[in-house]
Amino acid sequence: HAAWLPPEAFRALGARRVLIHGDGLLVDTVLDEVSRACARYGGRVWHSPSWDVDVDLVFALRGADELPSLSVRAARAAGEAALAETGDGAPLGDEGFLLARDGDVTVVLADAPAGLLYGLFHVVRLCAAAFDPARPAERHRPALRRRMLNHWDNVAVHPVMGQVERGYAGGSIFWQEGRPRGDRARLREYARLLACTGVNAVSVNNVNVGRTEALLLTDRLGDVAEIADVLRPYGIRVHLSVSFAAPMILGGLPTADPLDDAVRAWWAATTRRVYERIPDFGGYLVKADSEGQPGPFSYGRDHADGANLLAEALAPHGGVVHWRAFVYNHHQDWRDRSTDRARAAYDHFAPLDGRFRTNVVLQVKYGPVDFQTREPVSPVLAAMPATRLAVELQVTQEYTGQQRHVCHLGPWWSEVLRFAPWGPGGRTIADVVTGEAAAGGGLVAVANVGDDRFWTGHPLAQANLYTFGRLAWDPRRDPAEVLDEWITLTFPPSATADPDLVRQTLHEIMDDSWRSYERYTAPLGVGFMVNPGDHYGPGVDGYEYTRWGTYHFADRDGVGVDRSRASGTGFAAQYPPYWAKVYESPESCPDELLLFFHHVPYGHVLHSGSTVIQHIYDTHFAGVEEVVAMRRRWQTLNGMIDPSVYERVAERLDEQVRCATEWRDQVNTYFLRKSGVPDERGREIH
Ligand code: BDP
Repeated sequence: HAAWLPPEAFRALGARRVLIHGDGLLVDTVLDEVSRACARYGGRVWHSPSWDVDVDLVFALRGADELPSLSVRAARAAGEAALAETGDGAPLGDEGFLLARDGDVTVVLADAPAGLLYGLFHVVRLCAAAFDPARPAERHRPALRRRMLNHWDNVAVHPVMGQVERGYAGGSIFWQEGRPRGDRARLREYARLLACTGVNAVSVNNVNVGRTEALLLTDRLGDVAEIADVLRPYGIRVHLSVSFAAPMILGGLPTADPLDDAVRAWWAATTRRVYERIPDFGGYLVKADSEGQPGPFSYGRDHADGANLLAEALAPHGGVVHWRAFVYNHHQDWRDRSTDRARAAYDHFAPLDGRFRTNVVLQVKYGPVDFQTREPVSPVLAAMPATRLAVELQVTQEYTGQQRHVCHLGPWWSEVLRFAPWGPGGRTIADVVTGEAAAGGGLVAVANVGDDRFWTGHPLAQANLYTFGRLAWDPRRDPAEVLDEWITLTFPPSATADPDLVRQTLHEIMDDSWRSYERYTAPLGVGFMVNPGDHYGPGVDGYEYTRWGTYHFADRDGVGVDRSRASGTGFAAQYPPYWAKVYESPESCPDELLLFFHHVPYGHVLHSGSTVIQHIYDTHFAGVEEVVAMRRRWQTLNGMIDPSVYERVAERLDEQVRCATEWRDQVNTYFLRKSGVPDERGREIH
């Protein structure tokens, strides 16, 4: 329902004469897609015909033999000429493609089958524009080599976390009550949606690896192979989350010490068996020494020792290990500066720069704490020039409304990717994850999909998944333009009554929805005023007196966390000099992060001219008004789109209005009581 790529999205491909030239599993996928479009809209498709045909659209692998067809020869030659003219002679690579026109013919050329598949989706997105005679040639290749989703899916239902940890879209798309789901067609559909965005890797089980899940590496490898078989035709490789203690749990060894020879041999043999079964297996994902997961610290080893152990086992097969930098002591309290949770990733990992093998990707959450609506960008990303770094985003909306709230995250991710940690004008986070010669670690996100009929619970949350994939393909893209692409693909003109109105209304609802969410929840970057446990809705002091290291320190005089070097935890000094200086002082710190870095009095005047307390009141009132306006706008679409989509969103907007109001009232009342400062505009706070 409402997922992008409905049959209508292919209308421009129909009624065309399409020739596909080349062989391979992914070429067959292109053939299958085009055949379906032609079956629906008329048109014909040929696969490497040995006779002369007249065509409108050609998909050709560059290495494939010449065909007798003259028009195809001409199209290929035109493509080659365009290839020579565009770019700087750089190769198209394993996944790139060229789109060009030759008279009346549109031609897509690629060096490898995946390029043709991505080229096909590009043509679908362009729709009629792909057949515009005046369209100049264009070449595309992904900026990032690995564009990966992590599913926090449990194979067996977890007593607290359920089937999908932090999942808000029903059950798992892969697993059901301890077994692989029978529904292969649904999985194939999922692969197709992901391929259209450019995602090319998926991990299929939770990073918190339970006993049943650990077995996927050995006894239940067949289940993983089955999934890999369904995803492969769409160019998606499977990865597995593994337990660092696997040699003990599964191998019966007395230790999992990374420097122990028997442990190394166990990983080597186990990994070899994985590749015998799944030759294109992607690699391992590891959460170690964090929130109860086992890791190298138990043996007095560090995380380079731990990651290199698995990397060594994967290297002969071309696999990678994604090692998460989410390591902190979750039994901490706020005793002295060294216990600031924000500091932990840098303190653990920055000293290890240069020690990781080349097939280790260090996977770093975008912020130093934990997927909050607003955090500074993690300083680890600027501290490890000799390590392959990936940024981890959270598409599943754990802290951003749990797919009950509209919260379009594209603008936030784009801010993260455009952040220049060495100062304005310098290299960006997008550059870091791209790496030199594309050896960066790429972009990873925790997925938001389940077996829900709308895939993501909230139909509009599909846009977050789509946007993630497109930004992973090209992190420099404008998120508003990506959203526009999603809207066009999802609600193609032929499927809606008034496409322009639908487009405009969706932009009005979604473009600024992340900022609206920010306005009615925890203020000025302080984070974590959520209900403990499920993390939904306000819990103003929910984490204030617990062990998790996530505090706001509100008292009668002020609020915020002093992370300055001069008087606080020193976290600000983990940044390169430009930002270390900006963040160090409340005078230069950007408003939206003020309470992340500083404890200030309620009367502190922001750059905006407002005081902190008045800002809290104003933004909370504004945020709720914006949500009410979203609901009103959505109502204007009634009757114009699929009624089931309309109803589901309408229902969720009611809940969003309710929940945003609750946030507003609790946060405003809390700060009114703490500070005793009334709202200067005299609004009622209760
Ligand atoms: C936290 C989630 C928790 C995850 C953890 C992680 O609340 O469920 O296990 O992140 O990233 O935000 O491993």
